[in-house]
Amino acid sequence: MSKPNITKPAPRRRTLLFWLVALVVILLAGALFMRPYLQSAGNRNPGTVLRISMGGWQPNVVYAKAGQPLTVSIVNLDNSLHSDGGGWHNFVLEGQGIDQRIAPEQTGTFSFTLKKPGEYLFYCDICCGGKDNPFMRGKVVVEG
Ligand SMILES: [Cu+2]
Repeated sequence: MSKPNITKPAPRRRTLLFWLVALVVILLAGALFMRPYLQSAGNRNPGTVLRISMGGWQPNVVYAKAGQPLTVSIVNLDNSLHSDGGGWHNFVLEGQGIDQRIAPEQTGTFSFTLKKPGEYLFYCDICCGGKDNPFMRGKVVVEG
């Protein structure tokens, strides 16, 4: 009768252990990657606080009153390790001469006034295909 080998796990157990460790590493990496996208809005006035990440705008519709200034705070959830644009995003309001850049993990706050009711396209054109990427687009709905 041979002595059980306790110093070295059997090859089959080692394979199982390898896959368990690999699974944990993959799950952790996935959780880290998804973290910005899973954070809830958690504010009382969601229309004026926008979150931007590689996953897009949250929310992507903002409401304003014609002729009244709208103050927008943009929270950039991405960090500078992003290879696409270095984690920077911007808020371009088409046709209005507004292009606000927000540094990684920073918040930019600014105000603008739209005089005419209607829908105005905004987008980020620094990363991820910019304006052509539906996730990088949103709209300001101006009510009369
Ligand atoms: Cu962007």
